[in-house]
Amino acid sequence: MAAESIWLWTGTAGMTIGTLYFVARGRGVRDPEMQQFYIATIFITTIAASMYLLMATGFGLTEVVVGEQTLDIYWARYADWVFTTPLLLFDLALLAGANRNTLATLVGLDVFMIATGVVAALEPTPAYRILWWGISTGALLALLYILVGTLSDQARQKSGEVARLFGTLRNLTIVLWLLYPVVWVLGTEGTIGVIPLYWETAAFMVLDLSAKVGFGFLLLRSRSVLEQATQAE
Ligand code: RET
Repeated sequence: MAAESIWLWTGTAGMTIGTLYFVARGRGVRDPEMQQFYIATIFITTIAASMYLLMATGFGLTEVVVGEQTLDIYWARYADWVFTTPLLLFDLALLAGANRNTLATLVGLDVFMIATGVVAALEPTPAYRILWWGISTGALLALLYILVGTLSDQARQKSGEVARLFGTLRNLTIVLWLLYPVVWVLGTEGTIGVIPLYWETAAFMVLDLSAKVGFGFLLLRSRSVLEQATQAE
């Protein structure tokens, strides 16, 4: 078994515990508007738990020959992110009371970011890997720009408590999401290998748990705030 699998098993356990906790929190929520928060958040950790299991058991791993090196690439990360990051944005948009165009733009940029990230990860030429990384990071910056601009404007129309929760989750998202391309480019994928696979896997695990379970915990902590978010339409 690969040395880094300790972190992948930790990720599997963490995502599973998070899922069970969110399911327990969501019991008895009858309002369909409010149920959306629980449905999205439960899917986020369910998908992540299964993709972590896929990586821990070695199925989610492939090899890519880049120049002289053979890189171990965990492709299952991208299968996780392409579904879970739109769901995280959906949660934020729901909280902010965003309109459909704002949500569609965010999700479009996000899927573009992950898709170009897959190309970066599988590309055999080092320079082109960095090119696709740059394109993907450009999409991330555009996405965060909308988060701070349009989405925050929309959230400001909400009650004080809702706007405050939105602000907290938005800031958490900005900080954590910006770290992903940094870990990627300094890690094995960036081919310079400043961070070895073992520590890179640990770093992504901590980021994933914070961005999903930590995020969900803060979001679902107060039922009354979610009530305010969905009622004052
Ligand atoms: C990649 C590599 C290419 C450049 C960029 C990336 C961004 C990834 C991000 C992932 C976020 C994942 C989350 C997961 C679960 O909680 C694909 C690493 C910009 C932002 C939040």
